[in-house]
Amino acid sequence: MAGNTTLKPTTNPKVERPRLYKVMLLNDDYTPREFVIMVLKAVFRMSEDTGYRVMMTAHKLGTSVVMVAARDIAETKAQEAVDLAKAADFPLMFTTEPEE
Ligand code: TYC
Repeated sequence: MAGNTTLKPTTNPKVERPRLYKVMLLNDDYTPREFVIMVLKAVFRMSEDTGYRVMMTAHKLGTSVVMVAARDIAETKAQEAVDLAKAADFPLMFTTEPEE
């Protein structure tokens, strides 16, 4: 009916974008710093400088955010990174979790 339209709020859950996921880097006592940086550069396309900073954040605080992306991309990247570590016999761990 013209002039009697009810506008739905834009926060309607049905039209919200899917949540983004964080890829987290976890510290460990065995993986060499240089290997961590190599993985960050190879899988996440980081520069040496950014890779160093992200690696040192995890080294000092226990964990660091590596990237934020759609769930499938975050999970694929985390798996690629863990696979590189496994192939080199290092316990380096990447996890994914939804953003708040
Ligand atoms: N703590 C490791 C070392 O001292 C280096 C390291 C940093 C490993 C960050 C994992 O996510 C990591 N050799």
